[in-house]
Amino acid sequence: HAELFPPLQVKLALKLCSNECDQGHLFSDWDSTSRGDDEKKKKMMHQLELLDKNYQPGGLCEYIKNAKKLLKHAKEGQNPFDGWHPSVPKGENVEYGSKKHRELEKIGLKQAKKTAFVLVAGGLGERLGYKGIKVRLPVERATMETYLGLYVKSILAIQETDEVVRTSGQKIDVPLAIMTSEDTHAMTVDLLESNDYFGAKKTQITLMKQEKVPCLVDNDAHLALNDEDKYVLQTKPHGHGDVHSLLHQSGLLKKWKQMGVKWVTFFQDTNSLVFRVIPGALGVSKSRDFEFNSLCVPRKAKEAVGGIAQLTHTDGRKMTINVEYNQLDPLLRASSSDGSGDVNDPATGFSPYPGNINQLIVKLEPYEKQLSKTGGAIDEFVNPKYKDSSKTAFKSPTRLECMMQDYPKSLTGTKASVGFTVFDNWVGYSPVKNSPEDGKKKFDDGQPTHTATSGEFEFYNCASRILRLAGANVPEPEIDSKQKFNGMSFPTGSKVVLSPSFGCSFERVESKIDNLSLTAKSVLIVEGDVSFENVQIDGAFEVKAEKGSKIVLKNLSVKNKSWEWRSKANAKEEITRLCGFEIKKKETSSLLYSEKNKTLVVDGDLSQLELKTH
Ligand code: GDU
Repeated sequence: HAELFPPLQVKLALKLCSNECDQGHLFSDWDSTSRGDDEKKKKMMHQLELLDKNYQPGGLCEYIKNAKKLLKHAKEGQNPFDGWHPSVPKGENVEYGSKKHRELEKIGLKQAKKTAFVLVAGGLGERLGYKGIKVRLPVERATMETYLGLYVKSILAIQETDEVVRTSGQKIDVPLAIMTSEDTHAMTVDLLESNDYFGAKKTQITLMKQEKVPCLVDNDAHLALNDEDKYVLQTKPHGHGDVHSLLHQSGLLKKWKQMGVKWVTFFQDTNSLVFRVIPGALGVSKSRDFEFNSLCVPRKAKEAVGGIAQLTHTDGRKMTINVEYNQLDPLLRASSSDGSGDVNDPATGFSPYPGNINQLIVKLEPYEKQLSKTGGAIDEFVNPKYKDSSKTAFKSPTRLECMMQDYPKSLTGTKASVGFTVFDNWVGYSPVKNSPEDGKKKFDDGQPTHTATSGEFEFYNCASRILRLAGANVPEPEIDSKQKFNGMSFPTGSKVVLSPSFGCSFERVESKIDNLSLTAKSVLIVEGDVSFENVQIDGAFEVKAEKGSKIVLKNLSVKNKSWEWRSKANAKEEITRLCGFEIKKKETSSLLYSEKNKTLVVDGDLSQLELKTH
C-alpha cells in the first residue's frame, strides 16, 4: 500500500510493524490485492501519525514500550512504592486572617505580578453527570457567575492591584493558559468568546489542547481498533499530567520567562475558593524558596484527594509527593505495624496526611530548565481492569495515564525544595465533582459531598466567614436538618458573594469593612470598590461600583423581603437538578454606580437605592 501514503507515514507503519513495536495486527486485515477502503486507510494512517506526534517525547513506539513495562508490573502486582516508607511530612500551616497570613499575602501579592496561571480543564467530569464543560457551571446561582468567569476575573483583580506594575510603570497582563481536550476545546472557546473573554485581553489567554492516547487491548500493549470500524484506533484521555509537556512544547515557558514571570500556578476546573488562598501560598513559595509548593487542606480518610507523604527509600532517597487516593490505603497498610490503612487520627478526626488539592505553585526558572531536559514527560501509570485473576485479559481496553502533581518525582535525588502549604477546608477547597446520587452516598457516610449544592453554600459561607474575620457581624451558618436538598442538608446562612474586584486579599476586604452587620436571611452581592461604614442589612442587597468608580455606604439600614433558596427535587432543568434548589427572589435593593474617577457617598439616604419587587 506504500504508494497510497507519504513517505513519513510509510516509515511509521514499518516501525509499528517491527518486532520491537509488534503492531502488525493493525494492518493484518488490509487486503493487499483489492484497493477498497483507501480513504479509510488514509484516515487511519493520519490518525496514527497524529498519535505519534502527540506522544512526546518519543512517539508511539515509546508509548508502546512504556505500556509493555507498566502492564508487566501491573500483572506481577508490583507495588509502585516498593522500597519506599511513608511518613507524615512537615509543611507550612497557615491560618487564614492570622498575622502570619497577612504577612504572607503581602509578600505573595508582590509575586502575583510575576505569576502565570494554568487551568487544567480537559476533563469532562463524568462523575458529576453534567453535559457541558465544568468551567461553564455557575459557581452560585445568586449571580450565575461561571467558574471560568470567576477565575479570569480573579486574575484581572490581581492584575489591578498596585503591586502589579512593571518597573517601567506599565501594568502587565497576567497570563493564563488553559489546557483543553477534544471533549472540552470547542465549548471552552465558545464560553470565552461569548463572554468577551470576561474582560481579559484575548492575547492574555492561551489555549493548549491535549490529545488522547491509544487504548491497549492486552498485556503485550497491542493497540485497540474500534469494534465498529477497523480503520479507527480507540483512544482515551491521558490525564492532567499532559500539561507539563504542552507548556514545554508550546514555548510558553520560554516566553513567560522573557516576560519576567517567576512562578507558574496550576489549578483545576471547579474550586471556587482557589484564589482566596493563592496570594498567601505564593508568599510561602517566595519566603521558603519552594521550587514546588502543593496547596493542601486537612483530609478526611478515604476522601478522593491524594495525600502528601514523605517517602523514604531503603537506599536513603527521599521525596515529598502526592500519593493518589486509590494508592494511599494499600501503601499505609503495607507499611504500618498493625495493618491500619487510610484512617483518621482520632485526636483530630482527619487523616494525618494533608490532602493535595492540586493547586500547585512552581518556580519557573528551574521548572523550565528541568522540562528542557525531560521534554515534560511525567511518570505514567496504568490501571487495567482484568477479566479474572489470571490477569491475562482486560474487561475493556486500557491506556497509560499521568498526573500533573507527579512532576516532583523527576526531581528525586536533586536539591530541589519541594514543600506544601495547608489552609483550612472552608477557605481552600470546595470542588464540584459528584452527581446528587453519589453525593448522597457520601453524605450518608459522613464524607464531604463535593456536589453542586455543597459548592454553592460553601462559597457563600466562605465569604461570610471572611467578613466575620474582618469584623463584620454575620451569623454562623446552621444546619436545618428539615431542609434537604437532593436528600442532603448543609450549613446555610447569609448568602454573601464578594466578587474578586471587591478585594483579592484578606487585607483588602478588611479595609472596606467598618461596622457591617447581616441577618441570616440576607443576601449581599458586592462588586468593585465599595466600602461599608455602619451598615445593617436585613434583606437582599446588590451593590456594584463599575471599574474606576467608588461607592461609600454610610449609616444605612437596608431591609426587604429578600430571597429564598427552596428545595426542588427532580427538576427538568439540569443545573437545578444538580443543586436540588431554586431561588425565589422576593425583593432586592440595588445600587449601581459607574461614573469614572468619582466617588458616590450614600449617607443614610435609602432613596438612592432601587427597590425591586420580583
Ligand atoms: N483533567 C484534564 N485532562 C485529563 C483529566 C483531567 O485536564 O485528561 C483536568 C480536569 O478537567 C480537572 C483536573 O484535571 O480540572 C482534575 O481532574 P479530576 O477532577 O477528575 O481529578 P481527581 O478528582 O481524580 O483528582 C485530582 C487529584 C487528586 C486531588 C483532587 C482534588 O489527582 O490528588 O488533588 O484532584 O480535587
